[in-house]
Amino acid sequence: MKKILLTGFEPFLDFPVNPTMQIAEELDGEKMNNHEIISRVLPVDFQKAGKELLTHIEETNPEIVIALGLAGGRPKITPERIAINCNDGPVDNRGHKPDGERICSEGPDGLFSTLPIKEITAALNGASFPAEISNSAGAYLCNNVMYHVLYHFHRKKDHKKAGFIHIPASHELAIKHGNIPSWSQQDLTAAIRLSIQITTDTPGET
Ligand code: PCA
Repeated sequence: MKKILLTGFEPFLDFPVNPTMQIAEELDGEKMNNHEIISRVLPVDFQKAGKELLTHIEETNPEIVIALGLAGGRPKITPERIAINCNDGPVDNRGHKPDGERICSEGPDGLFSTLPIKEITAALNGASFPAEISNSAGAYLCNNVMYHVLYHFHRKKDHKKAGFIHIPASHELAIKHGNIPSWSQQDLTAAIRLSIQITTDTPGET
């Protein structure tokens, strides 16, 4: 059976829970279309997150890699179109503050998602889960891990499907955090399950 590596992130900044971590835990081991989901949770740490993701890829040898992140404040599920070769934003969980440096000195400025982001967005909207493609994953940890996985496959000229999906806050998080739009955790998980299913259904580049 083929493997899908699904990652979430730990809590960070003023988000005391991270619904992507819960989705990863809930979907771990689930099987669909002859694929099995293997979930991992990544640290919000510029030194570690990319390296850990690459180790998980080596260990699981997945056909598909989907990384998830919280975009607190966004109202929709947003599959990301592109990762940029830049680290910036607030301090990470270790106290490191990036300052616009490149992620990989020899890497291209940007790398496009190889997930079927149009099909995912259409399927989510069709199932009444509001979704739209995002043209920026920011420059924080989510963009960082997206860049790491895309550069890994790009360098190897490997056409595996890989990319990143940002999700809104869960109700639990919205209550703890304050004034941000939220979805039920159940809907968030169902929307990601559907996104994974569409990814397995859609032929990739050869
Ligand atoms: N979201 C952050 C990092 C971790 C997460 O879940 C981001 O959008 O970069």
